[in-house]
Amino acid sequence: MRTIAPDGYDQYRENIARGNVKVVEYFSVTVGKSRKMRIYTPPGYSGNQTYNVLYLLHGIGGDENEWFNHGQPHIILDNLYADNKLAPLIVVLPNGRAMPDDRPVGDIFDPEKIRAFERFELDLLNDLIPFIESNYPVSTERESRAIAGLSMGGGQSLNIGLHHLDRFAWIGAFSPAPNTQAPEQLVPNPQEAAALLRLMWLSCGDGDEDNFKHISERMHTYLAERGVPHNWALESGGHDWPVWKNDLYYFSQLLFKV
Ligand code: FER
Repeated sequence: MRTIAPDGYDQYRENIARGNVKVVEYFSVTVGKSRKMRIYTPPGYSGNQTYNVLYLLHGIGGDENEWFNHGQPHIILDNLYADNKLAPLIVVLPNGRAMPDDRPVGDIFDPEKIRAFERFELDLLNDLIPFIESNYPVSTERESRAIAGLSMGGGQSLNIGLHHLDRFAWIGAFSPAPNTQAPEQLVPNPQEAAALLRLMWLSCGDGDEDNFKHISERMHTYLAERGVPHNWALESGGHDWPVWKNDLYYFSQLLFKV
């Protein structure tokens, strides 16, 4: 499948209702200190409505600002809201490096930092999600929770999402990185996964620059051979933002819909 978002999808549009992005802190028992995330609330956000939540994860060199600075999800999503193409959702942009100094500085491949991306599973499930669900008007049903991310965050989305299908019904992996576990480990019971998943979005740039194509292709082949429905998007481009933004544009429109 090849899908290219229409011109202007990521451009600031005048005269439409706007959402809001805020930096919010939560206490992480896992890490032992307060941690920062960004939270996007949509246009017309109101405590009287119930929202779905997308947890959207960054790459190995990023932090809670990466999607905001490079992907501008607020602009893409505001435009989609204006066109009536989204179910109501809040987007949480966490910091996926769960360690006391979670800044992307120094050697970003330091094994301690790679381990912190694994530890994030506990931070997300035990600290961050409970914080969101006790402070925002959101549904706590699995069908109202999505997890997606790019590269390192794509691998985290597969690892965390597929091991916790009781918590997530919608999963997106945009150019998932080598931290992605083997398909046999992630989907040991294909029939069960097929029954529980509302959406499994898997993508990669088709350019030679995307060195991780084998990771998503391996997953795609495994799922296809076992009849697990998934959206496989081999997109024009490399391991880069045009592909990931394009993914968000299409993935977000499928979320939380019957
Ligand atoms: C690796 C190479 C790249 C790896 C992770 C990455 C954990 C992540 C890249 C990115 O997020 O862009 O060997 O192993």
